[in-house]
Amino acid sequence: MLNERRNLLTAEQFAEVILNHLTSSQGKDPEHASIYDWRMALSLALRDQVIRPWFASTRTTYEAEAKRVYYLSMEFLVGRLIEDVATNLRAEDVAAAAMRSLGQDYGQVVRDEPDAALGNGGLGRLAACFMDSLATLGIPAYGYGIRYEHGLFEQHFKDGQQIETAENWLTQRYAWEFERPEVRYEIGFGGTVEKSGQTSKWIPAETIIASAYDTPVVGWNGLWANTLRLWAAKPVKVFDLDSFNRGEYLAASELEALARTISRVLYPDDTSEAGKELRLKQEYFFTAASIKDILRRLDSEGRVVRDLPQRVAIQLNDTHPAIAGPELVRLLVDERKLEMENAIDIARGCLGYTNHTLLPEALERWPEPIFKRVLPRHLEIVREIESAHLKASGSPVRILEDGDVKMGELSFIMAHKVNGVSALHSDLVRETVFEQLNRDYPDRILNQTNGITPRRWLHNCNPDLRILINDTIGTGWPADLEQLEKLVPHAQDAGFLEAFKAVKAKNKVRVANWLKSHHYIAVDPDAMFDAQIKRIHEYKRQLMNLLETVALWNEIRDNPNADWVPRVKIFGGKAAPGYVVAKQIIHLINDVAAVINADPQVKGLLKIVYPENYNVSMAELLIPATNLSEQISTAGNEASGTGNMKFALNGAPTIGTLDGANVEIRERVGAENFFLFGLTAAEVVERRKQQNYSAAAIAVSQRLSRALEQIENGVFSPGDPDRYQGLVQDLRQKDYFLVTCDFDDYFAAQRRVDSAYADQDSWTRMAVLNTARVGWFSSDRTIADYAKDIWNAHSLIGGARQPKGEVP
Ligand code: CRA
Repeated sequence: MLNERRNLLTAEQFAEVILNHLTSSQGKDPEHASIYDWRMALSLALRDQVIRPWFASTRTTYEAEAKRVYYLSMEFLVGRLIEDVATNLRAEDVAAAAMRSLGQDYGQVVRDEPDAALGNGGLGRLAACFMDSLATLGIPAYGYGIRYEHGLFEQHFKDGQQIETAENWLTQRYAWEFERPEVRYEIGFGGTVEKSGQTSKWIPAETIIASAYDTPVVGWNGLWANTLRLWAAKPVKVFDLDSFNRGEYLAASELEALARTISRVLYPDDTSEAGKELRLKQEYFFTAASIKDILRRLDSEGRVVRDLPQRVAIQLNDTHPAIAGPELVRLLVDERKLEMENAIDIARGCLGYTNHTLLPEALERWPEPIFKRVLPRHLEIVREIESAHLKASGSPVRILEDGDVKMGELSFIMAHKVNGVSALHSDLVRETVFEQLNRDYPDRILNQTNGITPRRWLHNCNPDLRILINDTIGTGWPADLEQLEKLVPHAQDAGFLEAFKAVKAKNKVRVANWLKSHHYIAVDPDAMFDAQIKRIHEYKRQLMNLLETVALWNEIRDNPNADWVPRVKIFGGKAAPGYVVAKQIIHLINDVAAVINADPQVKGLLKIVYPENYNVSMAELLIPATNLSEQISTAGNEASGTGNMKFALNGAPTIGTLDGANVEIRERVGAENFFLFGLTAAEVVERRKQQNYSAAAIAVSQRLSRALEQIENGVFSPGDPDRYQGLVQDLRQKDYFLVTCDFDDYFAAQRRVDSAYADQDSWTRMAVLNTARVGWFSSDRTIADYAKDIWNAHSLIGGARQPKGEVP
């Protein structure tokens, strides 16, 4: 039977589609098909089902003459897609049954899919969640980014140290995308600017082709699908026959290799400006292709550029696509012959800018000489933008300063709205980096607290909790996450608490089994699972967590007969390859783990696990199994965090500082269901003004002193006792991120966690209340707010937060 509304196939029909793809697309018969072949066949069969809503969405958008949202992002951390697509189409049971009928293990095939790791961390994953929510809400949208040949590197540990190898997600065919060889734009670099009278013309020295690859992104219930359009760099001339005929074989392919470097790598660092000309070229490459594509679509609709702000909302995901402003102005002035000021106003009417960090090293600046060499005409336009801004506002803030082009200021000045990503962060954006610009343009900055998609981060990654929630409050919550509030009364119901606890226990067994089979580590699933999984960075303070672990180890050995709550400390995360301190922290975690895990005195009480190569799929496994979420950044540094939301949603209370979205999470779940410690952002600023604050903090903490001495004396690196002297010296002398100052308070908060955990009933109640009260952090809410406050874009499948309600 065909399901009319969503055109769902039966399992038998779907099995036939899969078999067809196995033979026709993969060229394999079932007897000889590998798991890869089955996965491709299943993925292509699912992709087939997305086509109908995809076409319908495009048609509807044209017919409604609707405004489109364009989300420009250097990163889209998509992860795996089979389950995502299957569940959004509401075809997961059909797909699983079809695979079963073909003698295949659905789960195993799902797990065979490599992660599309086109991002570093939170910013990239946020972009992927936003794509899911835009489609779920039925807002016409394109995601624009780069189709990196190598996504984020693979991490391995050798003797405890991080080793990076290239990630090769594209060595296998990518099932979800459609190559669009006809959608191609020439992108120029370098060269000169020709002037004649009032007009300017850029004559680039070098051009490459941006070639489109489209992945449909289907929303919940299969009602709407948008497009993720990723650009690959290709040479204008693939092959130089003349060189070849002269016998210069390598030179013949050089053009191609050169062009391809542009979309070859994702810079494995989101918190420091890479400082590479190649990075600037990457940024311009994908932004320029996207802007051309946007204008072509406008033209094809018979619109004029004056209509742009009514038709087009372009969101800049951090400053990486900031060149969108000057590029749009360039096209409007040089090619469409608009007046400069008019062009700037039109561009501003389209652009919004999201700031994701206050870390000074992450605020992009390009040395003028590099900028001029790569984008000579854009430098002139940036000057025009700057002078228009100075004239209109009387502001002292410049875009060009100290020999640099400052991309934050450029983005701010070219955007009609600027947003931070949590309430605290947006306040700090107003008070610090953009203090003067906020005074010049008082209504420009607003807040849009980040969110996460409930489909991936609860419905799919935690199937047993999904079932329990469905049985308790119905099935409306994946499209309307605040319905989880209906769970609140059940926090008093012993039967529900038991069931909730059983789900967590089962998820922990799943992780214990995986650790055993994949990482050869045995953990006790009855111990508390305490997880800190995220990029390794000093401000995130994995080092403080580790110091607390060492201190706890000491305490247990000093008092072996006390009532210790068994713990497994789980670490996960990659360090940017050039970030020496972060790599040392990784080394230390592994060294400490080796000693503690081998110590018979703490056996069964304390264990450290650090599985290598943390990625989206690993997060989907670990988060549902976690009891305690570590969100311990130095206040004022974590712009928002989104892992914090994922843990809380899956019933893991937070131990954390008043930083980023922790503040809002705590307000919602209730202070009694959150383990708070540490200095506030304001106190951090004050403390940094004091002399020798770290020495003072260490002097009063016996526990901390002992742990530091152990590390610096080689207790954890007996073969190389001096290994961590530098790391510890830095804590003693500088400690910019105030690990030493927050240590005692953190240790005390951890002991409060121990006592709370010892009472399993009240702990489970806390966990339930976390799940029940974080529905607001759905990315559907975030996107609905962007649509209303920044984009003036609308859902074409109903009201603002449609679709709502029960699924038939
Ligand atoms: N590193 C912030 O640090 C935030 C995400 C998404 C980050 C996180 O706190 O949750 O963005 N910043 O808003 C960033 O990438 C360039 O800055 C991040 O992922």
